[in-house]
Amino acid sequence: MDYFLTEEQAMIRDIARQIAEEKIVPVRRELDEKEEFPWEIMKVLAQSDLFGLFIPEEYGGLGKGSFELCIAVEELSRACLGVSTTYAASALGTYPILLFGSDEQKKKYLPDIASGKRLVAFGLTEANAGSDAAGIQTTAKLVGNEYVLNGTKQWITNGGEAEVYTIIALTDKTKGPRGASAFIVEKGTLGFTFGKKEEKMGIRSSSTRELVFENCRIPKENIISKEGVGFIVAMKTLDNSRGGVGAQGVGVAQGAFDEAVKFAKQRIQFGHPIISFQAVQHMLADMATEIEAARALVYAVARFIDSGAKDVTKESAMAKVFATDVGMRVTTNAVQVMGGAGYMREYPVEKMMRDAKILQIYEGTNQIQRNVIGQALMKKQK
Ligand code: COS
Repeated sequence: MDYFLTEEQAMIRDIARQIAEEKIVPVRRELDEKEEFPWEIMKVLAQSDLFGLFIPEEYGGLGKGSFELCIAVEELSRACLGVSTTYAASALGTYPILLFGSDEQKKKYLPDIASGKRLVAFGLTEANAGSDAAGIQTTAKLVGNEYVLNGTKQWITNGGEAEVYTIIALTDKTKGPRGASAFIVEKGTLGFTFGKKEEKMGIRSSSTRELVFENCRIPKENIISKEGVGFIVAMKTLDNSRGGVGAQGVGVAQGAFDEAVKFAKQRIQFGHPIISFQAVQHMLADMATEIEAARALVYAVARFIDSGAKDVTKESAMAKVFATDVGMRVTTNAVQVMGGAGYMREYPVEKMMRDAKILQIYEGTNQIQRNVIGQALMKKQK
């Protein structure tokens, strides 16, 4: 379907697609098997200015928005979700600075992020604070001119590889979510170390590690906004990034669908290509329809975010939940259409199916997204 992209948007799509086909597809299986961080591909994305897409021009970016970011994420996800997760998680970690940072913080950090020189990671989740994001226990105490951080963040994408970390910690334990604050912590700061690299079902080329803070001292200027707004910073960050997770769902679904169609045209059974059988056609028809519906919603929500709308919470949750459920369903059905071949590592769809599962879990489980949508509906009725 034609989504009437501008010339510039079509160019971004074509660049991301070319990188996906030429640089990612040939190595994705090896990266997955070796659980190898895709540094070479990150360098190519940096050279193509893709890290700066959503960063304003005055801070060295291209001055585009969520829509362009979603287009790039979708194309990369078509080839490999491990790679696109690495790329998108850097954007996630950047949003606290972009949305709430001071001009000094933006000047200090955004140009290197836009050029791809420094990757970013977002640190909210902890062992006892996943869906219950307000349950974090990491603390940040102001001592003189420094904040002293103590605690452990869990399952942090880009952990160990990123240079810049945006961290949510409690400055006042007695106030619940209103006692949280957001901070910028640089890799190499004394008292900041990394736990073991997690071994995952999918997105295995991406890095997932613990962040450990033991009396980690950072300058007090590294607070983002002010004390007490950290939970809002986190929630607004997620509001802005969840559409991108939806774009990952669209991308991986499209990648798996393309493989399934190609296979169904070649595979002969009962003397005919299996695509000529109605059972297979109906599966492919549903997959194609769902992908288009998911893409239309993700694009509409990204444009809504870029319009400057104040409250996008419900809509970004809708894009995330719908498009990632489609991602899981379509990759699973692609394996089914391809049968035994789909289950083999020789074909890419088994990896796509393993990779897709995380989309229903990270950046808020799909159950949490439904809670978020439900809560917004309750508010509207008041
Ligand atoms: N934008 C702005 N403010 C928001 C917000 C949003 N999207 N969502 C919540 N808030 C505010 C609320 O208005 C409330 O403020 P007040 O105390 O002033 O009323 C405060 O934040 C606490 O909100 P709430 O009471 O709804 O918090 P809960 O503890 O019930 O948590 C959910 C709400 C479930 C929405 C939240 O915990 C969540 O999104 N969890 C999933 C987190 C997640 O995505 N984790 C993945 C790891 S990060 S990659």
